[in-house]
Amino acid sequence: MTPHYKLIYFNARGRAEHIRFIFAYAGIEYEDERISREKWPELKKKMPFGLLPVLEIDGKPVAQSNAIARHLAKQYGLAGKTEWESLQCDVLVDALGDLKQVLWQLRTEQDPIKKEERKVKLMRETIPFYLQKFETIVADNNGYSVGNDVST
Ligand SMILES: N[C@@H](CCC(=O)N[C@@H](CS)C(=O)NCC(=O)O)C(=O)O
Repeated sequence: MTPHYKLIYFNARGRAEHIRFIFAYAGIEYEDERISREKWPELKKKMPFGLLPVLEIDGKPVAQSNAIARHLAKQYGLAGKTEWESLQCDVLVDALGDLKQVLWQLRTEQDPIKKEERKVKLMRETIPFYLQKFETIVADNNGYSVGNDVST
């Protein structure tokens, strides 16, 4: 039987959108609870690590966006067909995490000169580097990221 899922996050895509994509693709119903900034300080104290997203599975709270996504991907056949394919999925998730980290550093840089330098490096080097890698992987897999099927 499908568990009762409640996804708790802010009203944003952020670290929850890949989880929503999995639910949508797998056709699984879930509660999409979006927390307002006003309600967050009180709720924060009750969350497993004081951060969101949290997925409640039959009332049990689970933290960490990628752990949640990986669990759901396994449940709904989106985590690769073999251990090797699952490993390739994890590699891509972590590579995207590295890119997101660089984007975050740019977003939070306070010094205007350093910010501009980061922006130029990102546009000229980092993004083309990752896009080229991802394009090669997809081209080598006949249009899929991993194996010959949809995965997350
Ligand atoms: N590693 C965690 C990071 C979670 C995280 O940083 N969540 C942010 C929103 S994207 C948050 O809850 N911020 C509110 C706060 O720090 O109080 C994950 O991937 O779930």
